[in-house]
Amino acid sequence: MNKEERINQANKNYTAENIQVLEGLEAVRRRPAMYIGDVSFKGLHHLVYEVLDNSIDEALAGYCDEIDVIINKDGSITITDNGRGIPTGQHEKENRSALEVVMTVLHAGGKFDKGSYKVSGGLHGVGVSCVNALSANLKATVYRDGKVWVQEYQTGKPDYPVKIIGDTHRSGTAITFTPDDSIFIETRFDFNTLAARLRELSFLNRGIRLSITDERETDDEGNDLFRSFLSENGLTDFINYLDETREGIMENPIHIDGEKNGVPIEISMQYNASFAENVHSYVNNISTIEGGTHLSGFRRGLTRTLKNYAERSGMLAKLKFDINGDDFREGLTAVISVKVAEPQFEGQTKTKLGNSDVMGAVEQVVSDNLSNFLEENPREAKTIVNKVVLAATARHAARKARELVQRKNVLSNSGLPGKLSDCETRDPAKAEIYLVEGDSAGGTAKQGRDRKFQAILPLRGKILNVEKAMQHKIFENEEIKNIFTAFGVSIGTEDDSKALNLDKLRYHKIIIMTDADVDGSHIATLILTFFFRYMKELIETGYVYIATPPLYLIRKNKEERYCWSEEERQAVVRELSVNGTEKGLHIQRYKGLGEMNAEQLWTTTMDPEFRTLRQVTIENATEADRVFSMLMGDEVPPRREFIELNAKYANVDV
Ligand code: 0RA
Repeated sequence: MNKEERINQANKNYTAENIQVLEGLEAVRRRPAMYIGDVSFKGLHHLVYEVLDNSIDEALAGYCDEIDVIINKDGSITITDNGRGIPTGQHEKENRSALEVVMTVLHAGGKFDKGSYKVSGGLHGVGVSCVNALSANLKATVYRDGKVWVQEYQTGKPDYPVKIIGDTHRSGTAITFTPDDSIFIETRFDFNTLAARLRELSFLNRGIRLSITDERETDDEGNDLFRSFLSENGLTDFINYLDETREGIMENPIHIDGEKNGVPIEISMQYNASFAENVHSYVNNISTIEGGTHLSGFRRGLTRTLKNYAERSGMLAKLKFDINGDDFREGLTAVISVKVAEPQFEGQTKTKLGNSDVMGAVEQVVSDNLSNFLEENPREAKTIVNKVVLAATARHAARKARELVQRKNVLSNSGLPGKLSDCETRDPAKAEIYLVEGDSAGGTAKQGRDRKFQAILPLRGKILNVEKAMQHKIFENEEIKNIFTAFGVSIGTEDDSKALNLDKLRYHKIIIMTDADVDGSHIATLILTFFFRYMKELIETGYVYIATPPLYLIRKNKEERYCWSEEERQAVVRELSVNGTEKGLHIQRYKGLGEMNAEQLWTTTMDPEFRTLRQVTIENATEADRVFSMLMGDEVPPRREFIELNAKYANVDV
């Protein structure tokens, strides 16, 4: 046998020996959603997060301080770190390179590094082998022990055994992969989404430089898009970033760095002049949207410690009513990050921490550190307690206003707002409500709708900017009262908690329909801000949508064509025109919903058969929060800049 034949022979045997292993990865390819959540935008980006998790683990173990992501020209992606490099020695049991085992055996990564905070149950932590399984091709390059090692794969199957291709002085791992387009319905990586995650990771893991380059596109000067993040002060930097447009009432955020019962706990918090509670929690770098035991522990520790302090200092003596948990969190921005060895994730989206021992650990750490802080900083302690008393007073006033609203509603016939044109069905799962900008468009929608399942609630002009208003003003606002009563939900009737009771929600599709212009999108943003702050559960459950009315109607004789974008308009003009001119075509630009008649509005925007609804989701809760406070807050300059940079709702993916 010559050399080439020997290699061919080796490769053949090699594939035969590994059938067992390939079965494992086949399972991932057969049911990808089970491993990465979905096969669209979210799942696609999870592939990158999975590789990043491994690099971050190296950093947490103290071996890596630099991670680079490159979106390559061909749409593939490369993640490079300067860690130890995936081990390349012979794996005893498997009788092949450990690198190959890590890349081709499900969950093999975890075997090597006990004691680090790997994630199980959540969407991350499925192992790089899953990324390999779901990639059309992947190349792993390892810099280790003075050598450069490589192996390439197609749909998870190695092309050849691990080989050395050169010498090196560096150490680390580089993974390049192309997601398999026979599995993913979305294969284009989004620069902003990845950059936001890298920024978040840099705050959660201080001292690691995380960079991203997009080689597919260039900026106005012909440079690649590039962002680089490095946080020295971790969560404190995170708080200052989140509160960029808010005014803090303390000089610096309170920072807690502790450990209890083997649970590392890091917290940073600052009170600001706003009324929103803005608390974000993480477990092993994963955003726990639904909260869990770590968040409960934080709340208990905060309430208990502040209440004790306030009582002992006599500042509550004149208060005629009770203060409750919410009062301690009004205008609070906080980030809680814990590391849990074997996290149990629960809840609808598997983002709620279930480990019961974590609650006590966090409560104790918060309580110890916060007590110390209050004792050592009496001036700031007083500022905080004053704010809490103010919140309790305002809540009391808000409750009175709310009770008034609810009493009034009982008196009217149906208990529903007079402006609501309700639908016939009483089945929330089938019922839809359109929130329509303006009485006139509301009238058209009412004529055009299918009354069996579509309700219409017209909203007059701009609704209140909840970002700037106090709670009792919000509940006194006519439009907001109408929304609450039409939906059938109430907040805080019994225990004053802000949790929304969705059991009585009358519609499972809530559709915001505004003009397709700047004013319309401003109104949609106001409504979304209100939902985000006061009915977040609606967005989390996926009940909120945005209608998409067309921008143009092009007519040629009897033929009518609607267009939703400028590109579409040009394409239709090209198609219908005789020799490239617009002659003979009648092009109408819709400036508002009011320019359509009832039938047009139905066919283009409301008929479930033809309409497109954009579902509102919260991809990244911290980014969404920042966007809303920026769009709706007091400080105008960053808002203008933001709107110029991002015509759309950045991470509020609509
Ligand atoms: C298995 C074991 C060790 C590290 C890794 C995997 C590892 C995986 C990836 C993926 C991207 N970058 C990575 N860096 C490391 C432990 C290493 C050792 O014990 O030497």
